[in-house]
Amino acid sequence: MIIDGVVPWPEEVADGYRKAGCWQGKPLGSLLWEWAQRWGDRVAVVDGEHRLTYLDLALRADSLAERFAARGLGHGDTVLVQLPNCWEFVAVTMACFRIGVVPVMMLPPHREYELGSIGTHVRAKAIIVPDTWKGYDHQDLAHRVAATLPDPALVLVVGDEVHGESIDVRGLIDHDGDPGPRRRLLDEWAPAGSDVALFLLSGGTTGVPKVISRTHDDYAYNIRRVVRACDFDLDTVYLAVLPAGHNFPLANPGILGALHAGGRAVLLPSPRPEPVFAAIEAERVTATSAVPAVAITWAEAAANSTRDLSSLQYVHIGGSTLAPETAARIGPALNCKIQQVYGMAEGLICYTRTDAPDEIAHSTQGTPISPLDELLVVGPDGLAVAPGEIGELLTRGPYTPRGYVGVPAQNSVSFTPDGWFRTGDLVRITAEGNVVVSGRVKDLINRGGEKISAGEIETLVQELPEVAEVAAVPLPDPIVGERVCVFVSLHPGRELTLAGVAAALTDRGVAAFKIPERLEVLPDLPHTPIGKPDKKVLSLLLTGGEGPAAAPGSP
Ligand code: J2J
Repeated sequence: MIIDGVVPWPEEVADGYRKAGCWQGKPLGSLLWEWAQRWGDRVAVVDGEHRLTYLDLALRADSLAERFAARGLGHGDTVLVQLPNCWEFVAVTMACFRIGVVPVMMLPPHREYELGSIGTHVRAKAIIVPDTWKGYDHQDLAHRVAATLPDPALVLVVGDEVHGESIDVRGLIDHDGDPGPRRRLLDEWAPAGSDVALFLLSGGTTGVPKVISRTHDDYAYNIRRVVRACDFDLDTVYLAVLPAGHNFPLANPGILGALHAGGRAVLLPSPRPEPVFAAIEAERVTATSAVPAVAITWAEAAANSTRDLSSLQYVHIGGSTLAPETAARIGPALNCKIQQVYGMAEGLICYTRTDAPDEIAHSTQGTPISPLDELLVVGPDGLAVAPGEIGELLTRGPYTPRGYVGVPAQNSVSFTPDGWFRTGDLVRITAEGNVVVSGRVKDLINRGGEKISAGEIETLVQELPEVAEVAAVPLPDPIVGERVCVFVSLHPGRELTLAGVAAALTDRGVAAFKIPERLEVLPDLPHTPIGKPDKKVLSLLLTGGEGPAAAPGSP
């Protein structure tokens, strides 16, 4: 089944990945029953009081899948999934995989602006939300968004307060009776391995939504390889605290990796140290993942905690730069080993391995998880730099798609004609083959691992009537690494405050983590010779000339 705007791998490349055994032609939904057959009564998913065995999960996902289909959802239909970390997230995701419905992984802080623009771009047929989350009414949000989408969209709700016009997700999970006939029917409806399994959101855009399509074949391969890189096995108890819709906690190895290894995924909706430590103690967690800003809060809090963290073997840290000195502190503070990961929803994943010596685990981001990952480091001229030199990383491989969905103009910028993805990251590769990320050329702000497109913020701020010109730049921050700062020049006689900008963007329905946290009003912005705002000069104004943003936790 081909979805409009999805860019396939060239046929001969795809054939090569099939012949090499990377792509096995198996939809991710079929894994549910493979797992259930092998490990049926072992606990698969823990969410507070809820403990689901592999069999429970398979039965519930099948039940959901059948009910989704009964409401008209089928192969290639897209569904915005905006759920916190809860067991229903796993059941919904697996149910979608089962029948070829494509979940679009939104994040809980997203609001009208993100849900509306992505939902329109992918022509969403349904929106799945919690009733309320952190005091916000997502059910109401989903109905408001649904009314603006190009196609009629169902609103499905997880929670206790489901209104009449919404569909109660828990009500669809009724697996009484003989599951056999349902399972056979769903097997017949299963998508192909080469079909799109899910859409992930890219961390940073020039204004157009960048949606990443991942196939069943490529995602399954990614999961198998990263499970190996992290030594996940039957004894793994993985704690998911980052938002589950992110590629990192979802599948690298994350929740799906833990399930694939026959281990257990514990879902927690918050990365705050106390609930995290309590969950590690209660569930005997062996591995978890965090962005640097979060890992630092854990390392600091551990000294004063009486919780028993002795089960914890590995913390996977990635998503933004981690200073080597900080990396060296985190392991001893939590009494575990750290594995650094440099990854992206666009595909490529690099990990330091479980047996890496400390100097590698602390100062590099490891090696690619697949021998078929291709890495090329190029200079500004587009040519390969000398070994060990810094340049922009280009990559191709069996789980790195060849284009974003439905944005051909953007794709001609983000991908080379021969299919390399331009990561926008500056890296060097050490003599041993480890990747070290040293900066970036792409125009985004990395706020504690959440990527915010400078272009998107500029487009929104430019719409304010006071604003003549705007540039968004990262404001170095010791805690989250970077925050959004906007420089503006104003029309004559106009005034603008930070609170005014925040209120205007919040009114537009922009997610709170993207709202600028500093405003600088200048009579005129400095410009480059071709007339664009000169962001290098603006960044220097912020740092007092001390160069680029400091890594979180760096001295
Ligand atoms: C510096 N920058 C990093 C690192 C990612 C695993 C881990 C992370 C992501 C992720 C992911 C970095 N040091 N260790 O999807 O599965 C920055 C780079 C990269 C961008 C990708 C996973 N690890 N980054 O962060 O799609 O700039 O994925 O290109 O959100 O994060 O962002 P995202």
